Amino acid sequence: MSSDNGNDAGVPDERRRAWGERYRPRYSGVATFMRCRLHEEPEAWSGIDVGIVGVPFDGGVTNRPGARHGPRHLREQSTLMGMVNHQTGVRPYDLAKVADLGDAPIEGVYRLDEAIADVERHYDRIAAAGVVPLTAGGDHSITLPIMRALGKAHGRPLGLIHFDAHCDTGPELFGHKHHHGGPFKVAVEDGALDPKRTIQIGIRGPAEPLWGFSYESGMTVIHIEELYAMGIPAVVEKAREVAGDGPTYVSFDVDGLDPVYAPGTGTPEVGGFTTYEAQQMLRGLRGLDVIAGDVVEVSPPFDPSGTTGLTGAQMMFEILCLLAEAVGRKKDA
Ligand SMILES: [Mn+2]
Repeated sequence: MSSDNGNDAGVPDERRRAWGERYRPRYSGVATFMRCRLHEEPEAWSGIDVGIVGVPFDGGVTNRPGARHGPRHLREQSTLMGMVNHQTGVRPYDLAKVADLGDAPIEGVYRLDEAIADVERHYDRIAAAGVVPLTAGGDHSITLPIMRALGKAHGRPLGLIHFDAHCDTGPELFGHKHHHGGPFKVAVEDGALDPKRTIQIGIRGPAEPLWGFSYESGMTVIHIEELYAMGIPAVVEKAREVAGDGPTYVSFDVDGLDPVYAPGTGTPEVGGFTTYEAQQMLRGLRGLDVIAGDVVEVSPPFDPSGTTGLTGAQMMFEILCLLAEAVGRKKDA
């Protein structure tokens, strides 16, 4: 990987080759996602395989706001991430050229429909450049416009592996369909998401009566008690079976985790899975055609310790490994 940022004059060649753009102390420089180079201008996107994108928007929350601050917080915490996945041995930066694409520009700060359209336009540009996006939210309403853009780009509805305490297939709320409790219902109605290739993992809590659409449309729902009854390997097997061979999106809402691990989120639900279990589930998805992913609902105002940001950054790294492997397979093919 080239090093052209001017910071590495005098660095021995072998170290430069080994560390690339990361050859400097972790605490120095501008905090970008995973310490990748920042390329905000679409003109600079050609040749980038995986682009990490911030979507600083939380206009769709039903209760406690704050996830709009997620991308900056995740950038800072992601500077702790390394270059290798110790369990799988995957080295994402050896398989794919990865960059920080900056944040999606949102003009419709005070207009929900317009903000959603802004996000979709941005991902249209990303898809047109042939870049595979990994997104840091933002609340979960942002996943809808991303899926719309990618559904168009792939020419078919996407599969979905969705980690969350909530199905997010709820009806309109206060007369509006664009809220963070409903993106996957709208995505199915828009033809961007295939409910038969959708699995929702970790579901729990008193919002259950809102999730009728998941069952009616044929989504596979794994409640948290089912997750523990089945065991993690069986959950992974089920997710692989449901997603199949087609293009699949991985969406990770940090409130799927127990609030012990991710207290910094708008709608926490106690009784969730652990960070270790999340890692085992994500690592179990290797080999699927994962074409995009996101980590959403990290809300820094509720995260004074930074734990949720660190956890969210680690889940982004796990998804990055899946994306880089998928990119690498397509390059080899
Ligand atoms: Mn959610």
